[in-house]
Amino acid sequence: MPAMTRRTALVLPLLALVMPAGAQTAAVTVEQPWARATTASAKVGGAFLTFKAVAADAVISASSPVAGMVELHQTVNDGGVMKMQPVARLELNAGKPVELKPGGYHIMLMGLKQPLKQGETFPLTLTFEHAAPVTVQVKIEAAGAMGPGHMHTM
Ligand SMILES: [Cu+2]
Repeated sequence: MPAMTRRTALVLPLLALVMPAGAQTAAVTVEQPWARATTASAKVGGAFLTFKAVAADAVISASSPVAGMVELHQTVNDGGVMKMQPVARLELNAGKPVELKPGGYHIMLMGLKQPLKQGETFPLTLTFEHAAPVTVQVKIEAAGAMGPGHMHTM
């Protein structure tokens, strides 16, 4: 039945259009996102997480509604002085998790629109060179936390 075949051919591209991008298998997963609580007057904050890539990729940018600007930073030891510098892209190798943590790579939240309060969460969107963007809810830990908490009181 030629008529039926033509109709099927028309319907399929439409289905492809309405399929949300998130339905694809994410090539990069973002695990254990957390941030440090900030004081009321702080304008910057740090967020940390672990990237796991299925295929080689790179983190190229990040954004969050709680900050005016979000940058990828690296903490480097410059002659005994710890300094932070922006990183244009963070390479991700297939099957090799990359952990962002205090003293190393981190997500810098600049121009905070509100203090980061312990126990709350905020959305953070990571953009990759190849994989679809990923938005995660970042859990806010204590100001001096060195890692994501494992015990949470309700
Ligand atoms: Cu920084």
